[in-house]
Amino acid sequence: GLTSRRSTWSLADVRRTLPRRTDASHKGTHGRALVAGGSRTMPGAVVLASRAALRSGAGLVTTALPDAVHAIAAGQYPEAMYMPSPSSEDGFFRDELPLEAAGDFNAIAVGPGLGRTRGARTVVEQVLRQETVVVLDADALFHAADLLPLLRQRSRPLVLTPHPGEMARLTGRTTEEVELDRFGVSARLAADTGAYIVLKGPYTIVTAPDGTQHVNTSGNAALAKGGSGDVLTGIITAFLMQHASPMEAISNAVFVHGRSAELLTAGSHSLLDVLASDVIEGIPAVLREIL
Ligand code: NPW
Ligand code: AMP
Ligand code: MG
Repeated sequence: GLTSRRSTWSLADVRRTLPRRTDASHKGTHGRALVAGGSRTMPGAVVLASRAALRSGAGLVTTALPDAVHAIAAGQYPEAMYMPSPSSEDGFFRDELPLEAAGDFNAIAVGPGLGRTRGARTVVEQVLRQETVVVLDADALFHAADLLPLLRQRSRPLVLTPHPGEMARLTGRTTEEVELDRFGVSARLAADTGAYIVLKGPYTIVTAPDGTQHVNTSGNAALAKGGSGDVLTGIITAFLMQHASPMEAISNAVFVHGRSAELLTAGSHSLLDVLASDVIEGIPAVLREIL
């Protein structure tokens, strides 16, 4: 029955399934990611996601953002490459990204700091048409509510990472209704869209299109702060490029994100003072513990 397809996901599962790196690999082996988002009011979100992807083993990360915030973002983070795209007057994407060939990327994430403008929506539609692994987060999930037919048409893996508020909007429910039936709401959205669903919050649930569900066992309230979800998106994107199984990639990413917060608060941090950037800088300690 349903319950037999449900299990927890713990450190031992991550240790068993996280791919080991070979000496002969090079940056192309570990995947080229495109992370799209950012705007004048939220330039940091897409930088957090991009940094988290690089800290999680992505070989190459290109950050696509409105050209109005290109200089500020690039100044913050030299390890990423940049794809500046035309901005609207108010500092959001104006139109499609200047993508030459999406085949250049092994995974594309879109949403952090993206905004809810028409131009932003155009970018989400463009990304959904790409024949590569796609992650929709944050404001991309706002637009996704109107793009369900496009979601269902995809042939490559699609990952949606809603918090309960975003899940409510996506499924036409209230946040309370979502919280009362986290497993059921996730399973129905996965079946309806064919996507992997990451319903966030304490005990994040990862649901595969076939109905398999993993309940995460790491994390704490230090993550209840702006930018946490943006970091998770970067980790998921990097892991999707390095695992054969999307379900294992996503489950491992959610675990590592939560475990980073746990190690920080077991060390020099308290539950109050952890920043999203600290969660990124905590990833190395988690990976050393696992690998
Ligand atoms: P309430 O009212 O707070 O209780 P939105 P967002 C609800 C960017 N960011 N459990 C919440 O409920 C993102 O990337 C940029 C239950 C409210 O109704 C996005 O682009 C940052 N309910 C953009 O901001 C750092 C929950 O959902 C609604 C819930 C908007 O994203 C911050 C809020 O959702 C941020 O990441 C939970 N666990 N969590 C930056 N530094 O640039 C949320 N809700 O309106 O989609 O707003 O998540 O802040
Ligand atoms: P977002 O709302 O998109 O920034 O995502 C928040 C992230 O922090 C998700 O990964 C949540 O699972 C995590 N998170 C937020 N609050 C808590 C909490 N109280 N306990 C554990 N994880 C949390
Ligand atoms: Mg978020």
